Order: sequence, then structure tokens, then C-alpha cells
Amino acid sequence: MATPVLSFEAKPYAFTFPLEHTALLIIDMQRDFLLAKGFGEIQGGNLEAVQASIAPTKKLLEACRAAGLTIVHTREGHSPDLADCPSAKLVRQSAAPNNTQHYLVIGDKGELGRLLTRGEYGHDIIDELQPLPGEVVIDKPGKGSFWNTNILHDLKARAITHLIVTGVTTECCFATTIREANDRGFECCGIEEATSGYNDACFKQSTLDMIHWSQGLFGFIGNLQPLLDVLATLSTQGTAVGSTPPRTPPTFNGDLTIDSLQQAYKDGLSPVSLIEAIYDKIEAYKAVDPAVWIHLVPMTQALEAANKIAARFTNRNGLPRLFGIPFSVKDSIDVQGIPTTTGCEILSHVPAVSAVVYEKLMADGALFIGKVNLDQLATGLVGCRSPFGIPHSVYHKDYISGGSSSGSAVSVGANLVSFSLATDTAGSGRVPAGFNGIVGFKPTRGTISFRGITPACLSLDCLAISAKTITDARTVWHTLEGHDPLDPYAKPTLGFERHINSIGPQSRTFKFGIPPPSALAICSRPARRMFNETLAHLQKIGGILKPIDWTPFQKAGELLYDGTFVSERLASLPDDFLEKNRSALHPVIAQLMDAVVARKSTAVDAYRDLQAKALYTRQAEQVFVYASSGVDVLVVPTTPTHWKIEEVLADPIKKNSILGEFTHCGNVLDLCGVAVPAGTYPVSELSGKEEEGVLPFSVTFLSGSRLDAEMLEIARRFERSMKAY
Ligand code: TIU
Repeated sequence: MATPVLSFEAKPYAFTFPLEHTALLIIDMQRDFLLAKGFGEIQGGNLEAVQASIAPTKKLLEACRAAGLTIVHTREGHSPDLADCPSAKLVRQSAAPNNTQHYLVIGDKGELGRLLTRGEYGHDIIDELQPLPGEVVIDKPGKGSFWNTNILHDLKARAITHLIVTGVTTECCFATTIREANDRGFECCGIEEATSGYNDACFKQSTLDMIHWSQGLFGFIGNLQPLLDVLATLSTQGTAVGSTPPRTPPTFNGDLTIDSLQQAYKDGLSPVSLIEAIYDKIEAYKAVDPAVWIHLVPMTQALEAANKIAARFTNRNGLPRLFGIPFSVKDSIDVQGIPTTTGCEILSHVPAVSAVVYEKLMADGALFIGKVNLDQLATGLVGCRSPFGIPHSVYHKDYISGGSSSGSAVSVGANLVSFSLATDTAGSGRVPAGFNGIVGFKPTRGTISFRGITPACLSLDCLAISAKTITDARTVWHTLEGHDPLDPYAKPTLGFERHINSIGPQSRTFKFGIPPPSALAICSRPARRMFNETLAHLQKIGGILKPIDWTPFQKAGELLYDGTFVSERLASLPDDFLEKNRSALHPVIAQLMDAVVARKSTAVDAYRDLQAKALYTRQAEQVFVYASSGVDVLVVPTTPTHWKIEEVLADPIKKNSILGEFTHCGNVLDLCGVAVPAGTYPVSELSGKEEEGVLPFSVTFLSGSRLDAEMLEIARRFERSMKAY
């Protein structure tokens, strides 16, 4: 279902915006600019003029919140040590020979605290327009919003292409931001009543005219009422925020997608009712598959947690993003006070602190349900290498769940939780997602903290999100991502600045590549058929198939297990671990580790592999849009086939390695990837026997380092079109 496209009268012509791709951007409505004795008044500002924009902005904010628009607030200011403040901002105006007003500069103590300094009272947004949880707040050191901030990534990560811009001051930060956004491809419309400046009306008018002159050189300027009128036509929720009439609290309708739960909570669902409902499901599913959970939070504790968050967040219209959303975590991720086993009792320890990712989810209101099964030491793609049992695909009891994040994918696929935290080194987040009909998103490594997670192969380990939909994966990603200076592998979220295409035919097309027929030959018949259908489908939604060089992907995949990187798995364990514990390990894991030792790899071998990795990574970058001729995404079958559990048990290492054909290269080449359901096929088509039932097919979208946002949006379009199919 496509979401509404709205249009309202503006200059130089009507402004048309797709609701789900539009954000309301509110510039610098800070006390320092709007209240007496703030920075703006010292600048010589006409406070009455700027204050006139408060009420219209508030009206618009409420209408946009009710319409479900993304809301972005900015605040101008500097770190307390002023390290991010260029000297020109401190000196130029105060040094003017005729200066009579700049007697205080940024960082000096004013009556609202240190001027334009983060953490001070004056720096924060005025009471009337305070951000709600989940709204984006951008702290910017410049007049424009794009210099030295994360806004470009934050907008791309939400698939925003259109901006409705308000705030202060028209002549300064408002206009600079519109110009900066325009250069990056955004369609902007400033709202006349919801912006104002410190100068006379004629100054403001000229600034606005400059934006739309020459048939829209920088963008559009519209009026408040026509925009409010058009937003009011979206009467799905009908009433504005805060005025929903009381009704009987709803019961849980069984839909665990985050959007649906968020709406249910807004309508009054209690997180306690949700816990009661999902524990019934969890108990029932134990009869279907007893190998999902390693540690289930006792229901009394889960109810207590639900009561606690209900008491902590009482404003139903201002709930944090993950309020009351139930999740599980792979048992290699630390949760304070609960053993982390990593599927290996001898390594089990009780952590004193939780992983960073777990803490972020809890801070955002999520409900922890328990820890789930995995292939021992997070090593494997099958789900058959755990002392806690072998989970099976939610589609069929004879077929593997995939691994190593087996329990993560099954707990989501079986509808026991909304999402799960997994990990993905060689495909462990993508493969089990594929075998359970869910989404498995592996962001670019280093963009989410890996602290507090047992490493499998630390320099290639990556957190992964198991979720029901791309939108859900994206929501969880927004909570989790962020630079962690204590993670030695952390990196910034944006690799390079690339413009967006907001309108016209370019906004609807994307370029994609696929593996050559020689690589696809490894696939089962149904996988090949389904993959071909997927390609036709991608072309229908605007995908343009381009030839690509598959060599770096293939070579990088081989490097992962044929090269020395497997030695890093041993490097994560104590020196004498293998000798002392061989008999306590899962036999397949012991066999794998012995094979690594037997290779007697040298430091020279390791350096050669590191150099090969660097070369293939550079070559892969040329395939993606880092090179102007590159493709937006690669599309591959998530796995070549779907094994039966008995097939894997009979030939554990070979069967495992085949599954990684299209996933192994991901972290070696520093790619991001997301596995997406792409239909189902009859089991009989794979087994050749007459039998009932279907198995899920999955494709994975891969893209270059830190192109996650763009990749996810293409994957989301594919997902939506599959549903409409
Ligand atoms: N001086 C002035 O008019 N404005 C600023 O310094 N910042 C913003 O416009 N937000």
C-alpha cells in the first residue's frame, strides 16, 4: 500500500510531498534565540518578531505529529570547551569597531547560562516545542544544519527526501539550512508563519523570496493554513494528538510488528497484557520446538518489567520508540546477571555489565524476554551445533533453522517476540533469517557497538537485527547505531556524502547487480527459479540490472574460510583453550578448530591475507556507488538451498560451507546486507517427493560500507511490492 502524497499551494508552485518521506524540520527554537537575555537579544534581535513564530510552529508540529511525520529539531551550540567553535564566531562581530551590542560572546555566562553552550538552560528548546522521545535532535555548531552533524545520515536512515522547514532565524539558520539541504537533493518548503527573523518584515520577505525565485532556485515557500488543511485531510487517526477520546483499553491482537504495537500502546494496550499473551505463545511453542530458549526471563519478572515501564512512561502520546516491544538476544550478548553461554558451557560467565546494545534497547523502553540458542561460539550457519538442542525452521520441522543466530530467527519467525539481537560474522544473521521468513539486517560493521558481545572473529564480527519487516529492523537500528569510542572497531555512520534523488524518474529507479550464472549454478532448482522471479520483480519496481565484476566477492568469500581469518576465531579464546577443552566442545566445532591448528598458518600467511582483503575491498567499492558508474545494491540468493537437519548432521562441514556462498564476503569486504523474504516454494520442489508444505525463499541486498540507509530503502520497496503482489 503506497502512502499518501499531499500537495498544497506554495510559491513558485504547489509543493507536493510523499508523507512517509517527509520530515518537519524545526530550526533552533531555543531559549537562547527566543527568550529575553538570550544570545539572540544580545545579537540585537527583535524578540517580538521571532516569538511570533512560536504559536504557528507549535500548531504545525502538532499536526505533523498527528500525521505521523518524522520530526527533526535542531539546536545551534557548542561543546563546553568550545572546541567545535571556529574563532570567527567568537571574534568577528565583537571586534567590529562600532560594536555596542556583542559584549558577550558564545560560551560567556549570560542570564540563561553560558551562551549557545550545550547543556545550558538557554541552549535547550523552548518548553512549548520540546521534542518527544524518538524525535531526532541535531546539535549543530554551524548556522546550517549539515556542517559537522549527523543530519544527512539521520535523514537518509529514515528515507526522508522532502523537508518542511520552520524555525529561527529566517535570514540565518533557516535560509542556510534550506540552501544546504537543496545542494544535497532534498525538496524543501519553508513555512512563512512558522519562521521569523530579528530584522524587519522586508528582510524576512527578501530571504523567503530568494528561496523560491527563478521558479524555485532553492525550494518552495508556503503558508501555514493550506498545509494544515491538507494534513487535516488525513483523518485516519482523525483527531490531533492529545485529544483522543478515552475508550476501553484494547487487547493484544497478535500482531507483534513494532508499528502495530506502538499504535496499540497509544490506544491504551497495557504492556502487562502483552506479556501475558506472549508467554502463552512461548509455552505453546516449546511443544513445537524445545530448542529455542537458553534463558527465558521468568514471567513474574517480565510482568514486573512491564509494570515498571508503564509507570515510567505515562504519556501515551510521547512513548519512546521501543516502548513495550518484546525482544530476545542471542546468547553471546551480555545481559547483566544472566549467564552468557555462547552455546558453550565451559565458557559460560555471568557478566557484571550488559552489552551496550542491550542497554540502548532498555533505555528506549523495550521488554527483554530472554536469551536464545545459537551455534556454539557463534560458529556455523546451520543451527545444528549447540548443546542446547537443534531448533528447526518455523516452516518445517525437518528443515534447519540456520545459524549461528538460530534462536534469534526462530523466536521472531514463530511470533514469540518482535525482534531479536543477533550477530553476523560469515552470514549468521542473514542465513537463519532466510530460513524462517524474516528480515535479517547486518549493518556495516563498526556502526553499532560490539562491546559486551562474545567475539567469534572480532575483526569481522558484526551485530545483526532479526525482525519481521524492514521497517522494524530500521526502527531498532535507529536505537542501536551510534559511534562507541570504546569499541576499537567503531566507525562513523557516513562513508561519503552522496546526494539523494527526491523527485523525477531518478527517484524511482535503482541500479543493481547479481552474481554471474557460474556462481548461481550452486543453487537448488527452486532457489534458481525463485531468484529469477525476484529479478523480474525488481525490474518491475524500477531496478535496472547492470553487469558487475563478481570476482572480488567470490575471492573475499573464499578468503574467509580457506585463508587465515579462521585463526582469529582461536585468537579470541584463551591460549590453551583447545587442548584443555576439546572434549567439552561440540564435536563439529572441535573438528573445525583442530583443522585450523593443523594448518600451521604463519604470520606471513596472515599478512598476505590482510593485503588480499584490502585489495578485494577496494575492488568491491568500485562495484558500488563509491564509483560513479557503480550499482546501488547487489542482489543475491541468501542461501543456495535449504538443508534438512539430517542432511547437515550427515555431512556437517561441507553442508555448512555451501550455505555461506553468498554471505561469506559481507564482512570481509566491509559491506552492509539485509536478507528479505521473497516468497515461498513447495517443499516437494526441493525434496522431489510428494509432500505438503512450503519453504521460505530469501534474497539478500548487499551494499558498500555505510550505504545502509540507501540499501534498506531499496529493500523496503521490494518488501512492500512483494506484499502487494
Ligand atoms: N544571529 C542569528 O540571527 N541567528 C543565529 O545565530 N542562529 C540562528 O539563526 N539559529
